[in-house]
Parts: sequence; C-alpha cells; structure tokens
Amino acid sequence: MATAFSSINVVQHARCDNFSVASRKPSSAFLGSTYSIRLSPSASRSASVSAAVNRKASSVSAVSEVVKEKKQKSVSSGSNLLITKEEGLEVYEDMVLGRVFEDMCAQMYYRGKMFGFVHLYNGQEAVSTGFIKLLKKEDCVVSTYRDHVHALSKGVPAREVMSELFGKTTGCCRGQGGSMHMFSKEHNLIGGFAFIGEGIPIATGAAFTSKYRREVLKEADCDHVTVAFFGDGTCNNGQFYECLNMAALWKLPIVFVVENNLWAIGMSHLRSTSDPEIWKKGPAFGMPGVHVDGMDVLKVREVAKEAIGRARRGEGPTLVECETYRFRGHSLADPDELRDPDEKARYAARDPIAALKKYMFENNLVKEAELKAIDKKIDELVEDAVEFADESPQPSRSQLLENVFADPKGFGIGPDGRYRCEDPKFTEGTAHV
Ligand SMILES: Cc1ncc(C[n+]2csc(CCOP(=O)(O)OP(=O)(O)O)c2C)c(N)n1
Ligand SMILES: [Mg+2]
Repeated sequence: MATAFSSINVVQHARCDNFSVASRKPSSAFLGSTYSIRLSPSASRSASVSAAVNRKASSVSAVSEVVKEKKQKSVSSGSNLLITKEEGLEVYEDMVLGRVFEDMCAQMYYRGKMFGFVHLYNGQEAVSTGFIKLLKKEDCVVSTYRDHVHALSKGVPAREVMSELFGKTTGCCRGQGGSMHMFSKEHNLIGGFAFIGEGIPIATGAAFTSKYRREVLKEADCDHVTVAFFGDGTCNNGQFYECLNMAALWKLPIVFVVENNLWAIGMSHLRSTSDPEIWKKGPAFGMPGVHVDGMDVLKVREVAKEAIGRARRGEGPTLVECETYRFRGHSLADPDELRDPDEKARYAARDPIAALKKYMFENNLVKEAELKAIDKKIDELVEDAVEFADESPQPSRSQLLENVFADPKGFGIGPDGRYRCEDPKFTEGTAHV
C-alpha cells in the first residue's frame, strides 16, 4: 500500500530542512557539529544522496514534503495550520513539563536529593512530545538512560517520576530503578535502559508481541505500536542493525526513533560514524528512513503520524532520525566543556518550545495569557512532585534484594527465612554470613 513516505523521493530530502552543510563532508542536509552551516538550501547536491535517489528513492521520505502535503490538504479544507489550538496547547504543555521537570532535577541533584547518574533531556523535548503524544495508552515506549521526559510524555505522573529519582517507595519502580530505569506497566513504558542499545531488542520483542497477538492469537483489535528511542552513538552498536533486520523481515509494528543530538558523551557523531546520515540505514534494510528537524515539534509530529500510522496499519517499521541537541552536558556530572560555545548558541536559538510558541502566536492560535497559565500550572505540578517525593518514605532494607535472582554469598534468604540484609549488622559490614 502506498504511503506518504513511499510517494516522496530523496531529492526533496536533500532540500527539505532549509539547512545545508557548507563544507564537503557530509554534504547533504545533515547539520554536522564540526562543520560550518549555512542557513540556505544547498546549491550542490551531495553525490551520495544523488546515488541514493537512483538506488532506492521509493522507500525514503522527505519530511518537508510530508508537511507540505499536509499543508495542502488543510488549505483545501479551509485551514493552513499544521496544528489545532487544542493540539497546540497539549503539545506546548507536554514540552514545558519536560523542560521544567528537568530543570528541577538539576536543582535537586545538586542539593543531594538524587544519587548516581542523572541525564537530562533539555532541548530534545520536541522528539518525545512529537511522538509520544500521538500514541495510545496500550502502545509501548522504550527509552534509554535519558528517560524522565519519555515517562512524563507517556503519562507517568510527575510525582512518581520524581519519587523514583529520589529513590522513594512511591516512585514508579518503588525507588529501585532510579533515574535511568523508569518503568511503568500501567503506562506501557517498558523501560529506560542504561546500557546503550539494550532497549532496542526489548522494543522489537514488544512489537513482535503485538503482531503475534493480532495474527496468531487472532486478537483483531491488537494494533499496538512500539516506539523505541535511542541516540546517535547507539546506532554504531550491533543490536541496532540486528533489530532493523528482524523488524523489516517480520514487518513489525515499530518505529525506531534516533535522537541524533550530534554527541555521544564527548564523542562527535561525525568523528565516530562512517556515514553520519543515520536515516539512510532504513532503506538498506527495506524500511523507510526519514530525517526530520528534531527541534521542530510540528515537523516531528507529521513524520510521527505517518510512521505510527504505517506501523498500526500493519505496513511495518520506520526509521526516523530526529536531528536535535541537548542543552546541557551529557549528565549532571559532565561540566560540558568539550562542545563549541558557538554550536551550543546556534541550537539554543532554535529552542523547540520557543519555536512552537512563535508559530502559535503568529497564527493567532493562542494568547500569551493562555500559555502563561500553562507555565504556572506546570511550575506548581513540579513543585508538588518535589514535595511529594521528599515526604515519601525510603524503601525498607528488605526491599534491597527483591527481584534479585542470583544468590551470591552473603545475600539472599538465611536459614531463619529472613533476607540476610535484614540482619542489623549487615549494613555495618560485620554480619557473619
Ligand atoms: C553498551 C554500553 N557501552 C557503553 C556505554 C557508556 N555510554 C553511556 S552513554 C554513551 C553514549 C551514548 O550516546 P548516544 O547514543 O548518542 O545518546 P545520548 O547520550 O547522546 O542521548 C555511552 C557510550 C553504555 N552505557 N553502554
Ligand atoms: Mg547522542
């Protein structure tokens, strides 16, 4: 079945995002971090992109074309807007929630309320919101260690996410997961994963489950989709390729979303990847590959709609590369001294929240007071989450070994049937076991 993706070819892709890289490599629309950038369409098209046109134009999409088509449709229906007022407010609220929540995490981390590594999502909100707000509750999301905002977009209450970060029993994993392991069965958030790439096979398995339930168990209404989020650095990991292969082979209902923020800790994507245009790996496996401006939630949404729709209709997987940027260091332990200040400033100027605000004002979709009311509501919600987390109880020591399957010497259940860690001397390191 023809989709919006398959009807569009890669020539437009090279022109689509209004950006081009001035130097020779990579020479397509990709925004490289160590290459100077011109904000005008490229005069010369990349040889590799032209070759790709000849090779497999049919399965590659141009984001701007998807958006343009949608625009044309809405013009013919009397509106030229990419979003309704209600949708705009929902999207704005979700992005502000992500931003304010993360800023609060930074404060709480430096006040010693959180432990271990904490990776924030500031700057990347358009990706989480653009995809997840289009999902149903039954759809699955798989994340990485940069997972708080994916959890919030999927509907996990801010109180539960904050409590998890504080290591409290009221957290979505009862305080046992912490920052990098958000999980909620109720919301079908099947995990943040600290090892890069580990979430991709889990997501592929979740998508297989949906297909198996529909086709083998004959649950006709099981049209659930899985969205897997992961970074650019992770795409150099073997599990990514294995799963692209399996997902295409079995036409699984999954969307692979690469959050290409140009950096893997302190390693530039352009230094570490033979062909930095990740979206091209989709067609190599027989699925559409799409490159979208991940700082523009409206563009992300249009691509997400098409990719999620494809998966839901049983047409198989899509690889989407969202080009985005993190506004803070890799984690809160990173002084962020490696990235070029000019690069940071360039992306700060493209803040996705500010861009959506501008679009909504320019199109008279909202009044400033309406957005201010949302800002206030979110500030209060995040304050409440902190208070709730702070006042919540610590897990009991007996919870320490729950869900631990191995029984290393000194741990596990003693002859009295109690967890050995419950021995008061255990934490002093003097227990005799
Ligand atoms: C299997 C594995 N190898 C190495 C690491 C160490 N590590 C943590 S984050 C990271 C970089 C990942 O970068 P990217 O995928 O671009 O995600 P981002 O942090 O930019 O969101 C690495 C290599 C890890 N967590 N897991
Ligand atoms: Mg990265």
